[in-house]
Amino acid sequence: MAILYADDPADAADWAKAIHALDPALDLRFWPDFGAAGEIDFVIVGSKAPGDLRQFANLRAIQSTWAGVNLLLGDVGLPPDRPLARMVDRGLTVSMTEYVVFHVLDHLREGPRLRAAQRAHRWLDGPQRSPRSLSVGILGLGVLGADVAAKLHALGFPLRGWSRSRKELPGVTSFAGREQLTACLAGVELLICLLPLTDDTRGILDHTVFAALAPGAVLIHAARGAHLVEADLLAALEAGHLSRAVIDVFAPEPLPAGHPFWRHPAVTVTPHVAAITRAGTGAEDIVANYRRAMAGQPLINQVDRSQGY
Ligand code: NDP
Ligand code: OXD
Repeated sequence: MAILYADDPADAADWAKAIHALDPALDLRFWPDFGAAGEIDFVIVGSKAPGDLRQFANLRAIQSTWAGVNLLLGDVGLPPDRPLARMVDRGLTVSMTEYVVFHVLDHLREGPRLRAAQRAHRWLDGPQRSPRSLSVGILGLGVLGADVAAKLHALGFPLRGWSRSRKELPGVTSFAGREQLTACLAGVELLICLLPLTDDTRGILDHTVFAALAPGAVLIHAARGAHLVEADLLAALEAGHLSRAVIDVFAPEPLPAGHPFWRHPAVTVTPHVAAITRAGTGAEDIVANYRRAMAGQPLINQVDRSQGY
């Protein structure tokens, strides 16, 4: 009985340390030197598998160290009949909330204007906005969206959130389903995207969504590159209907040299660093899921393949 680590080799030592701290007896092997394929019961992968996982005939389950499993689900080497769990890691959740709250507060406190004024040696004072006056919309109210909502609510921002099913979250006006998307966006000045990438959400950040926002709105996009119709964003910025975009995720990654986002004055590019899984906290669910898989129990954070997340 063995666990195969088939994620980034650069992180293998950290994961081994964290997993063995929880259970030193676990037989942990490392791609590609895994020994007999028939001995592998459980595979740990990243955003995609390094090879064909169908060779592991006795595989009980697959665990991703990534929260988003869109690339994995598109991988032909992923056994279609084995349970797949995605990562929910409190370390990752906290970092995503830090990333989003940082950019929301930067917008509230006029960071871009003040930095531009300093570059021009201009003393720019003026009134301050209250969080209560800035309507924030969150697309995706799952693990990450709900944590962001809780922290922004504590700071006083009025929140509107959109998900597949309706939510009861403090301070959040909840909207559900495609038919309520436009209503959710009404009056929103700052839109945060934390959706999984599925057939239903691909290309969702398009001209219709931008047109439904308040004039001058800001986009913070930390979900997946393929949610965004780039030409529609550039047109909305050009028209002044959106004033700024903070983007962490791109299709493809890395963002190609020469891409217009790199030099656009109203676009902040970050290189898919909003949040990463930390072995120290992520290992807990991995070991729990290994035990569950061996006991034939459903996994924690098991992906619903029919929904794509
Ligand atoms: P969850 O699965 O917990 O939440 C997903 C949310 O999106 C849920 O609220 C879900 O609704 C909603 N949703 C899914 N499909 C639809 C739809 N068709 N219409 C409306 N709402 C929908 O995911 P997480 O919060 O853990 O992560 C979200 C995404 O963030 C990941 O999939 C990944 O792509 C991205 N990510 C990016 C990182 C980065 O560093 N940039 C790091 C980690 C994640 P419901 O609640 O009703 O199911
Ligand atoms: C993830 C990510 O999904 O880093 O974990 O984007």
